[in-house]
Amino acid sequence: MLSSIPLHRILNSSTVFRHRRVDISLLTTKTKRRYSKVLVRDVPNSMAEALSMSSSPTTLFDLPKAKSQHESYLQIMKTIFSPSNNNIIHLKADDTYPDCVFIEDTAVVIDNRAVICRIGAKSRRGEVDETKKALLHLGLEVFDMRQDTDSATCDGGDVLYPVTYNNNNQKHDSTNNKRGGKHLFVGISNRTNHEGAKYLQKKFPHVKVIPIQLKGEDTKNEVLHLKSAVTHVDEKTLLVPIGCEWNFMVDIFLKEHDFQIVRLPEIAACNVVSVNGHILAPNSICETSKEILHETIVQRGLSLHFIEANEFAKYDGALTCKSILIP
Ligand code: CIR
Repeated sequence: MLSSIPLHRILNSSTVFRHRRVDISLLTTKTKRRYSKVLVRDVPNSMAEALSMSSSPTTLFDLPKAKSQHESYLQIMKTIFSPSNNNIIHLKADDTYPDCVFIEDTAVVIDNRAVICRIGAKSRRGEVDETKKALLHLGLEVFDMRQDTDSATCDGGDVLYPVTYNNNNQKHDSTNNKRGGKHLFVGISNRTNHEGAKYLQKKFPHVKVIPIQLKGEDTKNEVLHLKSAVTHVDEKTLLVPIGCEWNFMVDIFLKEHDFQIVRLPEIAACNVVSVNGHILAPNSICETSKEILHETIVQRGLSLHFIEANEFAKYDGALTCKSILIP
């Protein structure tokens, strides 16, 4: 399977893969943009103080590099969303919160409804207020976990919602356009608890919340969030790392819920952003991961972009964690 893809096609940062190289602007004008907006937050000057699972990052954090990598992320988002229509909502960084660029953790958005999270890490809890303001401003129906419960915690990075939208411009009815979106997988982690998952079920009654145990005696999985290890390419295809410690995910996703599973040799390769026919993946992954991703994505008629994000990985941040997608 892999030998059919010449290595010279594995190009560098921000490269678009399809059957042939394409101009993104042409592609996006033909494609119905079903996520209409994206929420992002700037890199704070205090980011070197951000939380990290490892006590000593292997290489020193480089703030200017992080800012420039974030800029590339925003540039790709600008080609996918039309910035002229204020589709990119850009929140200013707050140096009081060194992790604030990881905006995904602050809220869960499904259709026109949002849940504001009580983030698992106490030092991050104040990050959510700016997100809440922005979502209210957009007219979403907003529920605040912090006001409604005493103990529920949730990081958006633990919430996986496999959904895609029909690219057919003729159909304007959002219910017809939506594919998948019946399941909400919620990682029960050091950050997200069962009360958090129950709260999501209450506020999103039209989806089935399925808790996935990431910590406990039976699991040795050293990831921060569910989406550190599994994300969706489309509504029925999930990326899961190779390794017997991840087989329980295959049992859940494939055997119980009939998803197609693509296994990748690295955990880092399994975090991709799937947005309006585009897949954003980290450029730092190995050639084998790139080849498998390429094949998976071309088969599905999607476009693949590799993005530099290694400065964020030093603080356990992946690509999904830097945005909130709004349908
Ligand atoms: C944290 O530990 O909370 C941050 N340093 C990283 C958060 C990454 N968030 C995400 O992947 N959704």
